[in-house]
Amino acid sequence: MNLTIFSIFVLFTIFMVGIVLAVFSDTFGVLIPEGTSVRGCETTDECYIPFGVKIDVGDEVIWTNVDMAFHTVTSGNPTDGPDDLFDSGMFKIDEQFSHKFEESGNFDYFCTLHPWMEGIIVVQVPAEDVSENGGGCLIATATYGSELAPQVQQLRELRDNKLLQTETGSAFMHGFNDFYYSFSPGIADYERENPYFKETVKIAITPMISSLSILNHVEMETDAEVLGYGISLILLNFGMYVGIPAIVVLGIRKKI
Ligand SMILES: [Cu+2]
Repeated sequence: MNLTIFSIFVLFTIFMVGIVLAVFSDTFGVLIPEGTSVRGCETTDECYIPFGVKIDVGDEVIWTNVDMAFHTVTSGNPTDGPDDLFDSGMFKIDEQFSHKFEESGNFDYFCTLHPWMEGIIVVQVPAEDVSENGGGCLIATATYGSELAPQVQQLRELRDNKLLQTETGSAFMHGFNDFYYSFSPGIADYERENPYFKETVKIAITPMISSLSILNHVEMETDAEVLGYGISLILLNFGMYVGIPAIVVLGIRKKI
């Protein structure tokens, strides 16, 4: 029995860590469409689609060649040549090339075989205030794709209007952020190797985000109320993510 409880605890921990995996990077796709090996695509900036991609530092761009011809993705421009920041070399139909951008700036690139093919990646520093004040918002932003997503707005409201209004809530946010940023960068690297992971995380965290929305509709003015609702929600989530699966597993085992 002790072993079972320990296993459940380990699984729950893995799950929580998994959520954090979704935080730090996004992946963006660029297509090399058919027919780009002859001139013409440059007139409408459609040699790489999209021509320009705006990303945050740490994000990854994946180029996919869907043309019949070989192409390259080479940093620099046709006039001055490659600048050696990244270079795919020649890659053929259905092959991919990816590059992770670790510094901010505007990065031009082109195809060395077809110098009319050009594109640009604009790499921005993520807004600092988001990461300092809202771990929850960061997770949700990465998972739901935009800071304007309703789930993200909901978390931001909860943080600003409820949690940061009381001492217990503020203390919780500080502790949470310290914990959160102490181990996430290493895990983020692992996530970049698993492109399907984000969708899994989305499915996994949606019940939790939904349960947090309860807090937007209750009065939380005193520290005792924050504590009470906080603990209730943790128990509710533990029940949803650990209790229900555990009951199901135990039920199956009884039948066997
Ligand atoms: Cu090309």
